[in-house]
Amino acid sequence: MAMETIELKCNVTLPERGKHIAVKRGGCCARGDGSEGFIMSNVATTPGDMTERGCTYAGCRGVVGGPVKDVIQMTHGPIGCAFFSWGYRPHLADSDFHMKYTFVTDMNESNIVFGGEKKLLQCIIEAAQEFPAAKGVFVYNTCATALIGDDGKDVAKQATEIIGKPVVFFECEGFRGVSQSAGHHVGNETIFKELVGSVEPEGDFSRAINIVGDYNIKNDMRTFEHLFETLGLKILTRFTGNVSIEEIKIMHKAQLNVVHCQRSATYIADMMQAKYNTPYINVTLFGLKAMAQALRDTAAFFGLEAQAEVVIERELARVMPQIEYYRQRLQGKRVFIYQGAPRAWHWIELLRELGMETVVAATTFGHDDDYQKIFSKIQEGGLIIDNPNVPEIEEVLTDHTPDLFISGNKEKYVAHKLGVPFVNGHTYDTGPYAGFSGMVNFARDIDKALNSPVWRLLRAQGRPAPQVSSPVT
Ligand code: CFM
Repeated sequence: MAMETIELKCNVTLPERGKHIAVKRGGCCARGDGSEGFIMSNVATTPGDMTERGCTYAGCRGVVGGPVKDVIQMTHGPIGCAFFSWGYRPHLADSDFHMKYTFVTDMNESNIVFGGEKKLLQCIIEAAQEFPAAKGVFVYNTCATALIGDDGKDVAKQATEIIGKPVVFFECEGFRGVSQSAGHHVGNETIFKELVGSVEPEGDFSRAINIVGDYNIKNDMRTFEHLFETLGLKILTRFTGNVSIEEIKIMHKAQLNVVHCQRSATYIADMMQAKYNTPYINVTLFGLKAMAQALRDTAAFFGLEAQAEVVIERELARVMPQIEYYRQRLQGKRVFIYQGAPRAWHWIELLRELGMETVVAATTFGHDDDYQKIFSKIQEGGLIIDNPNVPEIEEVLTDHTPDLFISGNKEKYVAHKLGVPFVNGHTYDTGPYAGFSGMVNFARDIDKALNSPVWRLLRAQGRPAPQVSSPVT
């Protein structure tokens, strides 16, 4: 049933939000406030709007740079910036270095008054001495150090000579962009300019690919890496899940970039195409059909189509009985997905494979291309929200009565308090969710959330409970 009411009640005092809320109607975008145009995205949040967005620093340090496993990750700024970007995103590596340590220049009041450059240089030298196994230092700028005008780039140059290892400075001060998305861009550009192609290795790279835009959240990569390798391909560099700095330096030797997160990592694929003529393909590594397509498209590039079909057939035969079991249990459920950006569209098809429909899709920092993909995939009448604020999320959970909410830790307890089953799509409570076997884990976790006995107890106590597919008006 089409949703007729798209003005959210909570936005009466915030009319600017109307352009960020839309419904798919007649295959097109109908804006919440009735104005003309596509859903508005990637613009500054209206002051006073209780956004959930992160900052540029978060996108650079937490998402793109942070997973590089053998470098010292140093925040140039106040200690809070370092603490709150440490360990929250489970981009696992085969070393626990980053789980154990985070590094910060700990800018205090006198540093802000007199400048932090000397302190930064001293911190880099000290950290490099304490951790001689580290292969370099990534330094991330913050609002405080940018505002006082510290020349971190120059310090990084001096430090590189002193410690004899690459020191890379990221100009990712929090206020630089409208969301963490700008930090992805800074991270891509800096890594590309400073590291990619800085080494020219010998060897046979004729079957080498890079997996671009996967960050190994709870070991997602384990679900699909071996499948590409079974085709006879070599994964040279992972950008940036479980990757070493040496692997980044030789990334340009690959024949093909396979791009999964097309929000955070298309930048580097584009830059490599321009400079090294490295082609890239966009793939989705979530869901059975998409994962099969990713293998097919990658294999086709190398003329390995027959091998791909063998792998796909084997994997589908392995997981289909379990998927079928869950599909029976999940059939007909209506879902609200709220993710950073790509996962909102990646998962519409995946949920469909499990018999579920996405009725609301929202992203924190999606751009036009993300929303184009959401519009093309979501069903008619689907509600789409850009950068939703907390009251909007609560209103959607209450009034649009989704059976399931897929989102992150920030929203988990709101959902539970409102009696809506919840699955953590960002950091996964269990996972991994990628690839064929990850899809089984995903289905299992959705089933556990939806069919937990706790909802019956809540209902017995007269508390709110998930509604069963009541039509949305
Ligand atoms: Fe790409 Fe990501 Fe995402 Fe992202 Fe993220 Fe994430 Fe995400 Mo959380 S890189 S855009 S900034 S797929 S951390 S692994 S789950 S918001 S939709």
